[in-house]
Amino acid sequence: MKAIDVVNDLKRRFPAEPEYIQAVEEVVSTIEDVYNEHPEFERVNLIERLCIPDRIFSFRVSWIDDKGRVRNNMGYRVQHNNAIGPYKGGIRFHSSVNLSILKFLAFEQTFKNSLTTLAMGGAKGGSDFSPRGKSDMEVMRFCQAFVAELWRQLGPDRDVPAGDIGVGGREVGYMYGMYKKMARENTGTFTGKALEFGGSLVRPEATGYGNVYFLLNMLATRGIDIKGKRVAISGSGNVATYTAKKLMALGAKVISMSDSDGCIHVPDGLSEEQLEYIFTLKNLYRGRISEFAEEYGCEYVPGGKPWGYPCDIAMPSATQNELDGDAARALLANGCIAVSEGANMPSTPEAIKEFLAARILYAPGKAANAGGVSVSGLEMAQNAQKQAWTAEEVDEKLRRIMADIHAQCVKYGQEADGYVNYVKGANTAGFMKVARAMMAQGVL
Ligand code: NDP
Ligand code: 2IT
Repeated sequence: MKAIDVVNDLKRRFPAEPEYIQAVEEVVSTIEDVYNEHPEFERVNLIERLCIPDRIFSFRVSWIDDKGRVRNNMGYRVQHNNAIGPYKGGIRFHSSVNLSILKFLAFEQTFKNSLTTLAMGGAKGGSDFSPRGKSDMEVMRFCQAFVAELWRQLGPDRDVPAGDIGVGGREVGYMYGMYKKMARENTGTFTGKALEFGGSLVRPEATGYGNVYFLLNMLATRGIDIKGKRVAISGSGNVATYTAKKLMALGAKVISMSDSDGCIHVPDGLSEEQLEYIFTLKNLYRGRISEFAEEYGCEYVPGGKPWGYPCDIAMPSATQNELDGDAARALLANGCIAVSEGANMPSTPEAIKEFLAARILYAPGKAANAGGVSVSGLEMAQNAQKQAWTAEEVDEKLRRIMADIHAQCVKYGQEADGYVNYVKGANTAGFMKVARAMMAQGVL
């Protein structure tokens, strides 16, 4: 089947999965040329096998809340592709989670993990359980019930989960504890663990720091200095806060952050004390960004997004499809010169078109946010060696990996006039490695 026919066929077969189709369509449309240069791929229907997950586990998670009531949520794990290494990818706990979202994330993860230069296949899992408003004990009971069902499908060389939206160090700790009890082994199997039981230094920071390192590589292609640049960030969770921290350390100004209820605007840039306040508010107390606005008396827009403010750089770091065509046009009109995605698929197809047409620096999530899973890969390597590296060692490896991913994007994405199409570059580089591995291993 021709690549484009595969997409049309998937649309027919999975009409209720718009995010999955969106992710597949974006990748297939950019790799079509290189795919068609390899008739051997088509002979084994490689593209269809690469688009449809290897398998999906779907299960009920029953747990007991603090009032003694039995609650039921859905749990899923999408094992997308393991051609280049064990299944690897995060777990998302959010009320919006469904199969379309997890299939898009697992598909993206496969290409992202391929770009990292490490041996990891792609997977994603999660639940429509919302940690919002839940007590610590409720979160623990839910995590235990989730893993009691899933543990048999996991293992250090089989499938290694990690965090994502709604899943941080606390949730990974509870899930890993239950996994260890069921599997009777202690070999890692989750990444993002605490330092005391096999976690890696710099893993919490890795996605945000990695995104800034990728941005620095992009800016260097145009000789632009990060110092003094105004950056609009969405979200205020793990990725957003560490992105802000690294940017501020480099002399940039973070002029906005947001959460699912609204956004704040600080035209002169957040101070270190203010960022620390947001970190504590969101990560420790799971509060609202509006509380920051009340504390510091800054502008707060309920339901707002940070794309309408004058800025030089945008780093969407909350969720998928959070930056649409209108937002992209507003950013461009306000002088934005670079967009580097911390979230997975935050820009809609229309927004991406605008960025590419304006020929600004635009890095898709699968390249720019790959630092998180890269340090997860380094955590797996440390666990296998039963050793722990220093923060400097891990940070240095992270910088090198992000530079390498950037170089792969340039190699496959540079156009005749010199413009680097990072979407095409990331998709093609990620695809070619997985495709070669699949060809070598036969039809499975
Ligand atoms: P967190 O749960 O720590 O933070 C998520 C942030 O995004 C919160 O501020 C949250 O607001 C906001 N948010 C979540 N869902 C929505 C929504 N539907 N609409 C608006 N805002 C929303 O998650 P992470 O920081 O880990 O993840 C952020 C993004 O980065 C995700 O797209 C994730 O897939 C991606 N990513 C994460 C990696 C990691 O290592 N953690 C690695 C690579 C990518 P609120 O507080 O109101 O819920
Ligand atoms: O989207 C992602 O890359 C993650 N949530 C991190 C995955 C991982 O295995 O560290």
